[in-house]
Amino acid sequence: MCSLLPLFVVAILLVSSHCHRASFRLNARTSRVQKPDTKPVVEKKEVINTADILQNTRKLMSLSSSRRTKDKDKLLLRETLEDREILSFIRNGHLFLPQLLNPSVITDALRPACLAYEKSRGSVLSAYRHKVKVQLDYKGNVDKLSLKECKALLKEAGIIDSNLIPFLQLFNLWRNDNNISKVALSKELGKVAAQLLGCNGVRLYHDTLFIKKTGNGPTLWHSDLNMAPFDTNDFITCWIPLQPVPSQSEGGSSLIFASRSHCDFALPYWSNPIETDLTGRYELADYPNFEVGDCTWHHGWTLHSAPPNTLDHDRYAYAISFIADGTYLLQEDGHIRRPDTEDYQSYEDWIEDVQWGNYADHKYLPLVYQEESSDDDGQEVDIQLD
Ligand SMILES: O=C(O)CCC(=O)C(=O)O
Repeated sequence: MCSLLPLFVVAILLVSSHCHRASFRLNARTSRVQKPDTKPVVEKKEVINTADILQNTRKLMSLSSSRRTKDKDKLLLRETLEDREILSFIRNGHLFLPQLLNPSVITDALRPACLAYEKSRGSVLSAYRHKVKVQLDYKGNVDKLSLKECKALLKEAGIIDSNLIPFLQLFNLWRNDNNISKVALSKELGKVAAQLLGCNGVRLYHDTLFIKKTGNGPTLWHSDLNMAPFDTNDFITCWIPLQPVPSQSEGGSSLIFASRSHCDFALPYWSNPIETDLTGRYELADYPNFEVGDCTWHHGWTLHSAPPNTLDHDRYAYAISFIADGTYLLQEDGHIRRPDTEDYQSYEDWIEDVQWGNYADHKYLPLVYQEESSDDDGQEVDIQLD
């Protein structure tokens, strides 16, 4: 038996590394054109009753309002998570944190800055060029296309008329605006990410503005790590709506999460998820009635989607993705597949500098939170080892 142990350990290691790589096949959120009559989301196996959880949490939050900060400019209303919240994230791969963020910072600073960025020169054009590239798999140079040409191409392919655009997406706003960078580079938010990932420090990977316009179609099922160039499981996204979002039964288009899909080793190991019917495989969770200040967090491998926007106003969400400090980029060769290139626009400015296979360290991947070592706060315990 003992002589079989090394073989057993090697087998486990091989299987776990294969699982990680196999997950690249999870589909990207826009790149595959969905047939207009295709249902956006899988049938719900059992929807977690998040309405009750939400009501209770809001009650608790108002009871503990005395513990909240009085500082109107402070980004977070609390920084330390409870064990039950961390455990729920580890188990399900997503977490709802009502009133984590200070609503006045979002309303007075973050939202106006994001809207101004959207209107700034070239932003919408770059979002449309991105759509042409990923939704039409356009092989020409999209940078040469005008806004009119992009829209014409998307119309010609039936994508505009069939509402197959899920959203317009702008990347890395933090590099251009102080009010946005204060949020994306916030040490407090980084600390929440580190607590959920269980790591000592996190780097900002990117921030994204998702503009789901009235009439836009569903956000297709996808996992974020499928589109990122990193060799890691330690990836997390915080999704922050910039206006209230009603429950999905009232037409809201907040995210739907496939609970525990981040741990679903079997799906990508045995099947090609793009061709797999996910119906009934997961419990689906969505969180109703977002108020400004509420946010959700999801793990990099968690499958998520969103319904179409049937309301009469656009839905804006600002999302920030973090990786654990110490993450390496994928190797250029040697993996059985490459990341989906949908998010290439996000990392094209630094990937050549860092190079595949290297430690993810760059001015565009800033370290936003690092746990202070016990030396710094003078509380270290001197343990004598025998
Ligand atoms: O806002 C959406 O519809 C998509 C958001 C998303 O996919 C994400 O934050 O990872």
